[in-house]
Amino acid sequence: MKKQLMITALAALFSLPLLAADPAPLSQGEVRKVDVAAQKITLRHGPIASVGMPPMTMVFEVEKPELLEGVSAGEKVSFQVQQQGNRYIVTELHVMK
Ligand SMILES: [Cu+2]
Repeated sequence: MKKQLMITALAALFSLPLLAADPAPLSQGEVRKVDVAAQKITLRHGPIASVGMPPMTMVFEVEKPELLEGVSAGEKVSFQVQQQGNRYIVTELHVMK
């Protein structure tokens, strides 16, 4: 029992530097809709640990319209999202081949 606690504590310690070095890993999603004019993208996304969001389909704002270039519905993407108040802004977007 004690040994198990120790292992858990050690595992937590070792995972901390990893989290600190990479606080927001890329999330995965599938493009549902792209709206270049409105600078918005609809994604069916997996869990986004960095903002504590479960999987769902939702609309994101994008930081700059260039991020949407060559991106179309049906494609799988990896992306980075930043929360600003109640806005969720995609700051990085990559189509997965
Ligand atoms: Cu969401």
